[in-house]
Order: sequence, then structure tokens, then C-alpha cells
Amino acid sequence: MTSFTIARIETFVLCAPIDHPVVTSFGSIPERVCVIVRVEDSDGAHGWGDVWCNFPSYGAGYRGLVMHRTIAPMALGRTVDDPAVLWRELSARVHVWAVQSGDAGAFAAALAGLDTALWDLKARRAGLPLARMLGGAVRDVPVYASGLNPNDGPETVERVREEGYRRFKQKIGFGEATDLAVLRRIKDRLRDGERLLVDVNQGWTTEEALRMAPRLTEFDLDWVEEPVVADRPEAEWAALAASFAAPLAGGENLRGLDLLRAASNAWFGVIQPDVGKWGGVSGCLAVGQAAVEAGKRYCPHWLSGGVGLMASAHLLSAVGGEGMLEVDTNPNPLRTLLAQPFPALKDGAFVLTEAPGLGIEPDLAAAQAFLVHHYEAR
Ligand code: SMN
Ligand code: MG
Repeated sequence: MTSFTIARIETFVLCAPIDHPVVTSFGSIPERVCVIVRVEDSDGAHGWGDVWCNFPSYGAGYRGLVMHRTIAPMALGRTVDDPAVLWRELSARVHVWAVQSGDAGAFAAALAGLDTALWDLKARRAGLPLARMLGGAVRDVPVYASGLNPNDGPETVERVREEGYRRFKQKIGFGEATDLAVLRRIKDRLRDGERLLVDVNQGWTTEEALRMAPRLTEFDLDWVEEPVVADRPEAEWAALAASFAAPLAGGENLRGLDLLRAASNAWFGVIQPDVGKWGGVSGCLAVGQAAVEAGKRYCPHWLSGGVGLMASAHLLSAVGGEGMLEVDTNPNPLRTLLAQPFPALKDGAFVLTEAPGLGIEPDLAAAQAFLVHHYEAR
């Protein structure tokens, strides 16, 4: 029997203080938060999932409650074979609440976390690493260093190069002078084989983006991420794609059909769904495969704790193609403590192992000081 019955769902809300906020063009993140979910079946097997909640960080508590009070009661007692079937069913069931509350993102994220936990559980039961459970291969996944802040991006490049990173994503959208100065400092010191990427975090109007496009050409960028707000009309995105020398990247702020359509549209070269924000493993696998089929790079978006990071790594390993995994370089104890043993970095890639499921276990004893809420439904 490959099916299993959901017997217990625990939700953990964690918050870790940091000395310096993560700075983006849309605002700052003053603390690192995480909502993880542990699902246990009636045989005692378990799996872990991650619910996206990093901005605004105070939203983590609410998302923990959406998981515990709304999603967990629907899932308890259900027998699961293919987690995608339950994800689709529950997505349809909460749709009216998502619309009524105006909180579609919170419901989608809670369902994404549940879905990831069910896939981890299923893979662990089968004794297979998640990438193989999904029909793919276990391979070393190329990574890039993300989250480079405007004030110290060049220094961060020097530091993470020592750790083994070869690709660096600088956050821009802080004004032309600031942006170009920081990019020049990085570009001037790049070594052979290293690549520079930028993330505007939806910070420009379309007019500003069109004006910046020729100014970015000198940096030979690997991609330009979210130059404008994700919901701008298609004609504007098409105009942007024609103006930038580098491919456009996006997906972290799209859900559902919008995200699926983006996987094959004419303007994105790089598709970046977030496994904890929409779709979980079921939805993101479909988007990633569609993107690769359409000749794009699938590069999972992730800027939070260790559980979702490992789900993203296995998804990328399973989907394949020329994509790479986003790894945040900002201090966040929840990244490493919640994914033990944390993968080794070798030749610019995370080394994935044959360990079952996500291949990690959160070290909740070590993370105890960061635990804010713990709920249990059974
Ligand atoms: C990002 C998202 C949220 C906080 C910081 C940075 C960014 C990314 O969009 O791609 O990581
Ligand atoms: Mg981004």
C-alpha cells in the first residue's frame, strides 16, 4: 500500500531576531520568521512542510492559525495516495473563503506547506529521496547567493565566494546612482566563470524600467528579476522583455493560472515559483516542468527556513534543466537549524544525498529559543 492516513498535524511558528534588517526596494524585514508543519500518519511516519510568511513578518502568526484552525481539520483523517489530488481538492474547498477573506495568499501558503509535508512523508515511507519520488534524479543542484543588501552587497560577494558561491544576486531599485555604483563594484571584482544577477523586487514603474534597461547592459546580467510589479499588463512585460539585454525572471508573486501561464509566456526567461507560497511540491513541480518544456530556466524562489529550502532543492533536482537554487546569504538561524544535516556546498552546488524525503530533520531542540507557537491537531 502506498497510501497513508493523516493522523496528526503539528504547526510551529518560529521567529529569530537579527541584528540588521533584510533590505529590499519594497521595504525591510526586521526579523526572520518561519511556519513549519509536521504531518504524521496512522503508522507513525512523518513529513515536513514550510508555509511562506516572510513579509510582513508579523503575518507568520496568522498563517500558523490558518494552517492549524482551517487546513489541519480538513486534512485530518484523510487517506492520501497522490498528495496533488488532496491539494487540488482542498484548494477548491477553501476557494470561497480565500475570496471572502481577501486572504488568498495565506490559504494558498498553508495548503502549499501541507502539500510539501505530504510529499516528504510519502517519500520517506517509500525510502526514496523526494527528487526520485517525483520521478527525477538526485543530482548536485547549482546554487546562487541571494539577498545581497544595497549597503554591503560587494562585501557579501567576497564573503560568500569563500563559502563556495559563484553566482550572486544583488537587490536593486534604490535609485539609479546607488544601483549602478553597487553593481560596478561587484562587476569589477568578479572572477572567471562567476555571474551577477539583479532583483528589483517590483521597484520600478514601467517607464523607469525601460529607462534603466540600457544602463544595465554593461553588467552582462544573468537575469533581471521583477523589474515592475508582477501584475502589470502583459503588453508592458512584453515591452520590457524586448528592452533588456538579460532575460526577465519572475514567479514568486504569481499564483495559480497566472503562474502556470507565466511558465510558457513570451517574456520570462526564468520562472521562479515559491514552494511555500503557492502550490507546494505538487503545484511547483507542474510549473517547473512546464517552464523547462517551454525552454525556460526553472529557478525555485526561496528566502526562508531550511525545510522549504530543501523542498526547493529536491524540486530542482527532479525537474532538471539549466536552473539554479536560490540560497539566502543573510543571517537566519532557521535556515540551518531546521534542515539538519545542512547540505554541503561543492563547486557552486548543493550536494543532495539519497536520504529519504527532504533528507533533513528540523532540530527543534536547538531552535527552541525561537519557537513562538506550537499547535497540535489530531
Ligand atoms: C526577496 C523576497 C523577499 C525578501 C527579500 C528578497 C526576493 C528574492 O524577491 O527573490 O529573494
Ligand atoms: Mg525576488
